[in-house]
Amino acid sequence: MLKKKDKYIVAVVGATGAVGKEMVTVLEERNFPVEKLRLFASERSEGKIINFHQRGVTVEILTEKVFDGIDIALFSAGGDRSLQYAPIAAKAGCVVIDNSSAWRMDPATPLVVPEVNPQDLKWHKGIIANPNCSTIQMVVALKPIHDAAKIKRVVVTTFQSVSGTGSKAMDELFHQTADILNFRDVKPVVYPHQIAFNCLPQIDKFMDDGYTKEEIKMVNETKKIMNDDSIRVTATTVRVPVFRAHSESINIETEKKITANEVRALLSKAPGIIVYDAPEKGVYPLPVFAAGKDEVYVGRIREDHTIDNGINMWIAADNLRKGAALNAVQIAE
Ligand code: 25A
Ligand code: L14
Repeated sequence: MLKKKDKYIVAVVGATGAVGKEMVTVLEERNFPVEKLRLFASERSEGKIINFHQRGVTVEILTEKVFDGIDIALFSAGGDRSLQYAPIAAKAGCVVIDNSSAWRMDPATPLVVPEVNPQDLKWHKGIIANPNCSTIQMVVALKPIHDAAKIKRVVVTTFQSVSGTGSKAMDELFHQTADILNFRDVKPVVYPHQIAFNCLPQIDKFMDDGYTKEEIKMVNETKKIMNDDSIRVTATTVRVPVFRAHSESINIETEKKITANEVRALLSKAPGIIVYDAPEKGVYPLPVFAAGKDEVYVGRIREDHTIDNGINMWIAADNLRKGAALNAVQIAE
């Protein structure tokens, strides 16, 4: 367990990645009490300099020996690095907040969204898992509805931006777009097909039953975060040619009747949510607007007339912030 201090020695592992960079930014913006910041990545990034509070911090190579004296480590360097290094860091007395999928479903590791299940932070043993980006933004919006009307089933379709895959995928969308506008051929590298001017109904690998790993993560992680195995979730995850912020179409069936107005009122006072729902004025959540923001935007709230107790809504949130770096820093706070 970490002792309470005025300031902490904080590390970011995977500091040069899309999420790692955002972690440094969020630590700075929120004025997290950092005594010293240490940045780690692979040997490719050794010696790079990243600014933190107007000072350059040099990126170091990650090894098994670096964790002595570090209080809190935010990991976002991929699942394999987390599997290898998180237990070593925890053993050295460091609290790891891990953004990969490596530890999320481990029964001994809490999986936390501070607006939803802060109580689960109490039982950590050195590693705390940060959920999948699509799951985080969905459970922030589901939790107040679940508390009020008990959710039985969720049907979700995601519209996920390329930044979720990392910096190389953002480059791929940028270059493919330019190539197509200049009548050049495109060669997909990061994604299995052309992503510019297209939608790909595949995120991560396919499992035997035809679902993708991303879809399975949304099902399992939602139950764990909400501490409720009875919620049935079915997901279709789609990659869209958007740089930043994921959107989701969510259909909810509840045990108790809840009206669209009641949902609007509930979500308006819920933490981490902004209701953005005035369709007659063209007001609804958009990924380009949610990008760079901290909150989950919720709109298009309406009753599903095909079932007794149903709600439809559309949400958008920044996948690198609430979906990753911000949620991790909120856990640290
Ligand atoms: O297993 P998971 O959980 O599914 O996670 C897989 C990947 O998903 C991203 C993250 O990619 C991660 O690597 N990710 C995880 N959770 C996410 C979430 N919630 C998420 N994305 C969104 N939302 P990323 O690209 O954002 O970050 C990668 C970081 O990891 C560092 N890293 C890689 N291997 C490492 C390592 N750090 C320490 N030890 C290792 N062995 C990586 O640093 C980056 O910080 P880097 O130095 O490897 O990369 C710096 C520059 O090099 C480029 N690059 C990356 N790979 C290659 C490469 N260049 C050439 N060849 C390569 N193979 C990068 O573009 C970067 O500019
Ligand atoms: O489980 O959009 O954190 O490709 C990392 C990659 C979430 C999706 C995770 C993507 C995933 C993300």
